[in-house]
Amino acid sequence: HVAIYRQDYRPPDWLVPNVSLDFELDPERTRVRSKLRVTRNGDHDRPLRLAGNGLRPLAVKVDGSEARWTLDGETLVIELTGIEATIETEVEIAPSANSKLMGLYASGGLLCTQCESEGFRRIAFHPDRPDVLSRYSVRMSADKSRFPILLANGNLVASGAGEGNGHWAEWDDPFPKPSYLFAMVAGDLSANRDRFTTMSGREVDLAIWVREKDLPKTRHAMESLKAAMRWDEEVYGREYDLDLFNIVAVDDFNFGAMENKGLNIFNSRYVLADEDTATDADFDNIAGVVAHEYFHNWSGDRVTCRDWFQLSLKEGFTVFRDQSFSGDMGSKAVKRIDDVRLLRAAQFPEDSGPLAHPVRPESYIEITNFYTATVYNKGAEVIRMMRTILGDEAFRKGSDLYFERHDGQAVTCEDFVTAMEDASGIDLGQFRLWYSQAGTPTVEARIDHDAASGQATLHLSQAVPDTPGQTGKAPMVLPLKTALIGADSGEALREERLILLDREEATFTFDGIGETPLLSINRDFSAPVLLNADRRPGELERLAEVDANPFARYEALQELMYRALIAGARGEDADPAPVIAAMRGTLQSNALDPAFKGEALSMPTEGLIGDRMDLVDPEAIHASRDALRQAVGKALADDLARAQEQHASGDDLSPGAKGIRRLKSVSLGLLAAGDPARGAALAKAQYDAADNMTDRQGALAILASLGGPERDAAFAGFHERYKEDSLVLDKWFALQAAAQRADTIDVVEELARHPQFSARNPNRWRALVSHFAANQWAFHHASGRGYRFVTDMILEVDRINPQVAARQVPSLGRWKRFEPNRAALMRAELERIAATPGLSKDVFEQASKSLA
Ligand code: BAL
Ligand code: ZN
Repeated sequence: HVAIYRQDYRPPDWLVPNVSLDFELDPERTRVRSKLRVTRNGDHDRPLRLAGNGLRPLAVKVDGSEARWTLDGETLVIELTGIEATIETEVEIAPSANSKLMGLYASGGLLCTQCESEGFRRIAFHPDRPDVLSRYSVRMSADKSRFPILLANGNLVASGAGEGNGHWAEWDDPFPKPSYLFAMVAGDLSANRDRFTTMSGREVDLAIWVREKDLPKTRHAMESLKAAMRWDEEVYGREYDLDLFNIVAVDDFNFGAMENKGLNIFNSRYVLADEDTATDADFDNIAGVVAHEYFHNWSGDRVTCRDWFQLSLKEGFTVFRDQSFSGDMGSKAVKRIDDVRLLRAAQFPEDSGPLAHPVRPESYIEITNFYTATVYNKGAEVIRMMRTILGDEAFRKGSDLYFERHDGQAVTCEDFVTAMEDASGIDLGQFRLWYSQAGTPTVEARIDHDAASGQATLHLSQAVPDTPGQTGKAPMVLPLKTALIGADSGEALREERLILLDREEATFTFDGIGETPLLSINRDFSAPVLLNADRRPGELERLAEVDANPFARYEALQELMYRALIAGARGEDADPAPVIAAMRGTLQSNALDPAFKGEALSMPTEGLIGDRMDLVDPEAIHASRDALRQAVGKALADDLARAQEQHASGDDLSPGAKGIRRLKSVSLGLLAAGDPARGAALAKAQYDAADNMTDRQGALAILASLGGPERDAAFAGFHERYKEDSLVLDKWFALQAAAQRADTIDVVEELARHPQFSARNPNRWRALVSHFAANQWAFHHASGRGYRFVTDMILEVDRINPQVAARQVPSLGRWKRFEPNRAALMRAELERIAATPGLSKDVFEQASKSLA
């Protein structure tokens, strides 16, 4: 398996201005005829090389005549003499045998495509690189009764009846696009149709295509789509550009969704929802993903990536855009807390482990391994920091310039930063290190106060850790939103100040500070760093009570929890009193809304606690967290019970109602920790009374970790009720895999033999395996059974769908962070993976790098 390096980029030898495709669709034997207009790019005599994967050329013609060709591995090589030519190739593919879900495949009676990153080469011979942009015209023909709906990118230009029971459709996409944005769907689908009038007054037909029975579950996705279209006009000045926008939901899908031009294809979990089957979090995720894919129309489709090293150009920016959208639709503060929690849970561990890579990677073996939290979520943080440094207005100018300058082009992260610089006049030279240096910077912060002179001095230092292949890093530009808050008055003593820490060490002074100041720093998580601020528990407690910045307030309370939890895990005396006092204050506050309270009272997960420790002992962490939850549950039982009693009607999806439900289940969890018998009774009552999935799942998640008859009855009832609904059944698997119980490993081994478990459906596989592997205490069972189970699952699914398999390897990859017995067991399983014959290159890359 060979690595590909960013520094080796060369422009394409041949361009392909036009692609015309003809599909005779059939699940077992689909005939694909491709006609490429190619033009020589520059003065060279290199042949045309067309990538293929699993394809056999049945015919190859150049300018209408049979041509000579060779295969170099799977690449079709054709010597051409002139500066342009028309290349025709013909292949036959079997969508129903395509279990990788890349290229053209079958899912639940549909035929659909997934081409990013390199799936197009599984459909037709093609350069299949993102810097080759073409105009596509597509003809599809199929059996009309099985595939009454035929969709592709762009506009429908003609359709008609074919021979026998056949029919056909022709689609044309006027916007040049790379092959990874090609899409096509055929199947028996029904549409939820709507219209959108753009800011310039153009009418756009919108359709969300699903099975007929699922139509009632598409309302939220449609509302989200229209809200996203309006938001992108108002906030970024971006208008939709085709007359048609189609979304299709499919059940078997590797990603969450895909931004194909004019024809987004979605994992059905990010389309289908009603209050009986979807939680508030599901509704929010649908809005976020629908917006994300829609926003790609500009940040991804109109302006795309030059090569796959630039993936964050579109993903980091588009994640940032969808985060901002969701914040604007609900609560900015709660959205920021959620996003930071995800960053810490998924990206920080990646950045401190064997697979750490910069936001713009330098090399890869398999590009699909780089659709990571670093490229997506840290990439979004990098864009967010640019906006913080430039200010909103200059950032918008920069984005306008970027879109104007590069419309229709395939460009680089460097082009984006340059546009921001040119529009703002701000030098981002050193800031670019965020694209090239991996690792989460650590910041030390301490404040001195001289009461006599009224001067406060902030001492800051930063360090960027070594990561694989990168040592001795330069200091980065860290934008730190900072405020000083009076310890007595609780008032901000100065306006918030944006500090740019761009050296290893620096001090900053604040004058006119009469009162003892409390340090509120990295407010809104303005820089994605690990912060060690010198603050005593009493100071954190006060900040958790008075800081006007909701994020900072949340952080102060979390920090108090971390300190108690880590001390407990180390076997030190862990006084829960400051945590309890701060949580009581939060619960009783009249100034805070329930959604914020729900977030603030959620304790860090065991995984997050482990990430803060030098060596992870899962048993000790579990015991410490349990003990603190128990102490809180007992001490705050009355306040928690009041919050748990609140009810918000299931059909009310307002932020206020969602907040009540969030706080309700968080409170239930803490109550159950303090008094399991009472918790079980309350959870059963909440489960039975629930008129929405949020309350139902919230109760079930708590019952899952408790023993007793309530648990078994609830899980049996849930299965009976939802066994035909695959998205809800995923929850049934996931909740059991996430249960905090000593026997969870037995349960998941059993569930893997359940008739409704399948390694062929990525959602179902991840519901069991990924949720289990994220359950630190259960996965890291001292016997090593958890590691063995996950390894067996990885090896099984690797034969079916390598992309899904490879994404699970990092859970074993952080073996160096664990106590020696577990580290050895984890390493042994990685070695077992690496030694498996016929391993995919996807898994090979992840396993070999994890062992290095
Ligand atoms: N481009 C792959 C799926 C997504 O990030 O939208
Ligand atoms: Zn994306």
